Amino acid sequence: MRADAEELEKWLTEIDQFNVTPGAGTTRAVYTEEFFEARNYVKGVMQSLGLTVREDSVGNLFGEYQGTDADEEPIWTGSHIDTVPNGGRYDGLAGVFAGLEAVKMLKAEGIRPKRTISVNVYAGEEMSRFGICCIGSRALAGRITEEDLKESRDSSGKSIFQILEENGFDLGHFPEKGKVHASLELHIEQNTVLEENEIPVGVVTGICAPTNLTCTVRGVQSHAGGTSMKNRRDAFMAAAEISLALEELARTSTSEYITGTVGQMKLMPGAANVIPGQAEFSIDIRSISGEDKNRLVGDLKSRIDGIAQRRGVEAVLTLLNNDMPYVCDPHIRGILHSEAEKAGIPVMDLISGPYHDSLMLGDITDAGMIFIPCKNGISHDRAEAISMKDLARGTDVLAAALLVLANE
Ligand code: HGY
Ligand code: MN
Ligand code: MN
Repeated sequence: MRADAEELEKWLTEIDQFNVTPGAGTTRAVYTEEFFEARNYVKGVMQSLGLTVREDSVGNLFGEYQGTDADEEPIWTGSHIDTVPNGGRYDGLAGVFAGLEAVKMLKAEGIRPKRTISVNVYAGEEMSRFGICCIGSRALAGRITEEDLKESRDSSGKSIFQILEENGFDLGHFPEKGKVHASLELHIEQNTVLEENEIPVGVVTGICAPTNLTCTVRGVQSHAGGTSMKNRRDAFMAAAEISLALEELARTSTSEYITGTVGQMKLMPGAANVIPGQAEFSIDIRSISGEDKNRLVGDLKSRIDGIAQRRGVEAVLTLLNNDMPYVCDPHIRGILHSEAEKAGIPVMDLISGPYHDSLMLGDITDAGMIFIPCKNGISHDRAEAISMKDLARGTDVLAAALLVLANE
């Protein structure tokens, strides 16, 4: 049983037509027209493979390869198809098509396992549009409510709830918590560990979790020329100092893995000759240890208070989500190691700095992840690239492991 690298490349190339920034990376935010077009493309592939296609009221898609025993809890695989702005074309997508190729391989061998294998497209893994990540997998894990959907808004002010209703989703039937035997997601590594070690397949031991906050700094808006330096209460400069404090705390932390990022900043009024009266910016903190993450947030809060006081500005920190890291299921990790060994494919253990839908699914089932290398570890950028050979080998391991899990 070997994955067909050409078919994988075809699917990945064809779906990239649903993109609003061709030539400048891939941009396909959740619940946009291009998202629904790409989702329909995946539906078409699922139907061409003879899978049973289901969807739920927050836009998750399920392509089911029916097992011999419908009463048994299914196995889930798949990932996401939404992207960050000007992002790559493999983040999430590699896992969706690896899952489809894996069930195609089983079907081609005439293998029908006991449990149904469902290849899923989880809606809204990226947080870029609504500030909250993993909308679809959170709903399946019971981690998001209808209220949350009504409160989470995009830059136009529209809520997730409104947008889903406008697109004909019936939110009267909020997704039930999934009943799943096991979940296994293939994803690109988005770092350089596999590449540096020249290993084609990674077994993920733990998934870092995000703590996302916004910080709003209010100072005094005034004239860029007329206000002498000693009289300023510059919201941006205070925000800059807070950002550098975040970087220093993350760099000097003793944690096994922790990151701190400021990715978005809005200055008011945003004119070159006006000292900003307000700066609103995102704070994204990840760690493999919930304790280390909470400690960093606490240290950052005290640094913010000191900076605000010294600069005579007001700084308000708002928590958006504080997810806890997930230790991947050891049983699934063991299966991945043994199936890779049988296939003669070298593997290594590693943690995931990025979060994934599997982080949420770990609430409702045993979850595991397979990584494949991405060139120079670059992701969330047009330069994101993988080798189809690596994707095919990762898919070989995925298919073999899914078969073991589906016959348990
Ligand atoms: O941001 C992340 O960790 C993921 O790629 N969405
Ligand atoms: Mn991503
Ligand atoms: Mn991803």
